[in-house]
Amino acid sequence: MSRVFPERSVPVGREDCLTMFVDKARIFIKAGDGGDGCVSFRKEKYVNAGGPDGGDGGDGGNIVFEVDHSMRTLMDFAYQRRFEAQPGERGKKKNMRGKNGEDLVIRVPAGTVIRDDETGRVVADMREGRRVLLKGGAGGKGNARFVTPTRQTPSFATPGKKTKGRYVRLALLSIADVGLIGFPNVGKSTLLSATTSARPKIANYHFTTLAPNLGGARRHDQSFIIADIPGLIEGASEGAGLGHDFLRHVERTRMLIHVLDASGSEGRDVIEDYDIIRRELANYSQALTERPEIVAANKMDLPDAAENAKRLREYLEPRGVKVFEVSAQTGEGVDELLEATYQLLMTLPLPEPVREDGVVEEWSLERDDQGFEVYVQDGVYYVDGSVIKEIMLRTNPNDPDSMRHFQKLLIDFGVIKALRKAGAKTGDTVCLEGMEFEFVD
Ligand SMILES: Nc1nc2c(ncn2[C@@H]2O[C@H](COP(=O)(O)OP(=O)(O)OP(=O)(O)O)[C@@H](O)[C@H]2O)c(=O)[nH]1
Ligand SMILES: [Mg+2]
Repeated sequence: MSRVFPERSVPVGREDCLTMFVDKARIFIKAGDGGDGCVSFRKEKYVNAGGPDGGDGGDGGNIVFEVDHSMRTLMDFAYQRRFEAQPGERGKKKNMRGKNGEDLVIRVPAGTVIRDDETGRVVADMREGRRVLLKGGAGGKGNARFVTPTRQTPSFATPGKKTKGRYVRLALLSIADVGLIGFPNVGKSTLLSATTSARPKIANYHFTTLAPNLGGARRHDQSFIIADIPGLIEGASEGAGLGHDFLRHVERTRMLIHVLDASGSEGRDVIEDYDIIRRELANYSQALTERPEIVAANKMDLPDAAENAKRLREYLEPRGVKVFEVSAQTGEGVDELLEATYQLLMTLPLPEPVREDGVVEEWSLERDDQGFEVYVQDGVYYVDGSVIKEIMLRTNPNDPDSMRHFQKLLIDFGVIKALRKAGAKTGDTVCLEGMEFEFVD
């Protein structure tokens, strides 16, 4: 069983109805606490206290991240920022184990990179599928577990493992094969709608598109994703226009289609426009300028376009940049452009995923690497872990020799030191895997 967030996301193709494009979020996530073990004794006729029958606590729910290909933004995280999976239930009498907490599945768009807020480490690059990011706390053990030949009525149980929550940062890096770049109003969105199934808003003014739109194109039975990257103007690399925000989205594309208004309808020059956008890319990152690029001289249906396109070709072709003359509006030349895009794409490697730094210890391990852990509850110091289990198995509490050896093992394995560090003082109660002792330092 699991709960899912968000329950419903914005349908594909309706991104334009979003008032805000959210591609960053800081959220708090916490796996469920383990349920406490139960202390209980059977009630039997004529017997005051029957055998112990306290059940184990249930495990806490996990925090799971899952890619949802219908999501395009992190908008859902603008309103909800705390995510806690359900705790495990307490154990119950009659040896009944508490129910496990439900997992909480958090859906994110493909291309969401998750970083630990404190360390900045990349925890996951969510491209597809699901990942358990935080494991729920293990349930505690009920007193029925602690019966030994010499201890028939254990009056203790262990608490469930309490989890620590943490802040993570989500950043969306769109995964697109092709990025459409160019000045505002040159016809990027028109070209996206001419080549893909996307239906972005098109209008004759600057910054019609405020957030990258993605569309799926098909060619020779291969599909690829084209992203319309808006907001590039002179100074974008320093933050002008929509600035840096969207240059980030260009970063993970495999190739670029640089769209230019060949008609010069806004009184600018195609060659100048081309150079300005190239400069902005270079200022942002050298790697971007090395991305394979083809040029679309758009609005060829308008007067003056032929002359400008010719000059552009003479300027770019000697540098090895291919120029395609198109009219995104009438569809003229679009097919050839798409074919060239396909041909080029087939020669390009898939983008590298963002390198994951791996998770810090407490992310994945319930126990620390010493093989045990110490925690305090109601003034009692609990020590649990595989090492402790091993030690306890080899110890007979009724044999002084065995107990001396036991003390030595605790020192050798660093248990005493860890207890001291946790604040234990002589006289405090220490509970090792369910057995209580007085701490003597
Ligand atoms: N005549 C003609 N007009 C075009 C062509 N392509 C686009 N347009 C027009 O140019 C204007 C801008 O087109 P958009 O596709 O919205 O331009 P854009 O590059 O996405 O602009 P922003 O979203 O503002 O960055 C619209 O009025 C389009 O109808 C074309 O090939 N020929
Ligand atoms: Mg647009």
